[in-house]
Amino acid sequence: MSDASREFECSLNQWMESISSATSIGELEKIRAGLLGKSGAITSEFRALAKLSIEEKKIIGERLNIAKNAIEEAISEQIKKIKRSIIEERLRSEVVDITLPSVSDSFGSLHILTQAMRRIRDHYHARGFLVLDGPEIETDFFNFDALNIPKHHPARQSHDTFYIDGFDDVLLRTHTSCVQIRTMQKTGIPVRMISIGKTYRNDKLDSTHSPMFHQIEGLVVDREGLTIGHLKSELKKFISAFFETEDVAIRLRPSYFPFTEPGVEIDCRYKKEGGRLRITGDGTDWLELGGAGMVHPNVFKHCGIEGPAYGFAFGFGLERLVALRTGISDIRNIYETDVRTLRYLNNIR
Ligand code: FA5
Repeated sequence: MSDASREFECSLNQWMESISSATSIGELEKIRAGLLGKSGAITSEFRALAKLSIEEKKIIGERLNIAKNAIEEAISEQIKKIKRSIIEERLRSEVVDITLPSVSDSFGSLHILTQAMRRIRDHYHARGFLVLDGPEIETDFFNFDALNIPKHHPARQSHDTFYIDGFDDVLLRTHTSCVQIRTMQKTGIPVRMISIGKTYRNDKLDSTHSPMFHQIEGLVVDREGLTIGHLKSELKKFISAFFETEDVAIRLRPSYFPFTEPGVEIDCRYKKEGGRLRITGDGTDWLELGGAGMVHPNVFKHCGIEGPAYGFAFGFGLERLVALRTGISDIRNIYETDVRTLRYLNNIR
C-alpha cells in the first residue's frame, strides 16, 4: 500500500470515528459539510483526480467512491441513532406518574351555562321529553310566519332581528320557538319536547340583555286532554328542580304571544336576602321568569296538523335563570373569561 493510500485510510478511520461519536444532528451536518461539501476533504480529493493518470484515476476514484458511500451511510445511521435516543429520552422524562396525588385546585370545570343546560336536559329527559335542537340560521317562515307572526306584524319589532347579508328572509333565530314548528312538521303529534340553544337579537349588551343568549323552549301537544293546568304544573316542577327547592309559588299573568292563545308571563315569588334574590313560596314579590301559553290553532295549521290538537308551550331565557340561581345581577358576568369570576360562579351555584 502506498504512503498516500495509507494516509487516506488513516483519515477515513478518523472521520468514521468522529461520525460515530457525534452526539447531535448539527454536529453531523458540520462533519458532512467538511467532507462532502463544496470544499470538503473528499470533494477536494475528487477534484484532484483530474491531475492523475488514467490508471491512477481508476484506482483512486474507486477508493474515493467507496469512502464517500461509507461516510454517507455512517452519517445517516448516526442521525437515526440520535433521533431514536431523543425519543427514548422524551419517553423517559415525560412519563406520567398516575400514582401522584391530584391537585384539585388546578382542575377546570364545565362552564356554568353548560352545567345549567345539562341539568335542564336531565330534568326533562327524566320526565319523558325529547331534547331537540334546530338550526341557528333560520328562515322567516320558521322564525315568524309559522308562529303566526306574519310580515308587518307588530310582534316582529320586539324581536330586533339580525338578517343574513344579501337575504331578506334568512336570519339568526330570535327564539327557540322555531324548533316547535320543525318538530311538529316532522313528527306530527303527540309531541313532548324541549329545545335548548343559542338565540340572537340586536339588543344592546347590558346587565339583562345580550345580543346572543340562550333559550329553553318546551312544547307538549296531544289530540285531547291538555289544559293550562298541566302547563302550570309542568312549570312548577321545572322551577322547583332548577332552583332546587320544593318551596315554589308561581302565577301565570295574562300576556300576548302571537303563537299562543291565551298567552301568559310566568312569575315566581321571591325574597331578597343579604342582597341576593331567593326563590321561595313565602316571598313578598313576584319575579318574571319567562313566557308561556296554549298553542294557537294557526300554529297547528302551519305545521300541517289536521284534526283536534291541544297543547302548551313555554320559554325561558337561560342567562336570566342562571343569574337568579347564582345571585348575580349582571348577565355579562356569565360570559367573563376571568377565571376568578368563573370560579366564584361555580362555587355559589
Ligand atoms: C320568547 O322569545 C318566546 N318565544 C317565549 C315563549 C315560548 C312564549 C313559548 C310562549 C310560549 P321573549 O321574547 O319574552 O319570548 O323571550 C323569552 C326570554 O328570553 C325572556 O323572558 C328573557 O329571559 C330572555 N331574553 C330575551 N331577550 C334577551 C336578551 N337580549 N338577552 C338575554 N335574555 C333575553
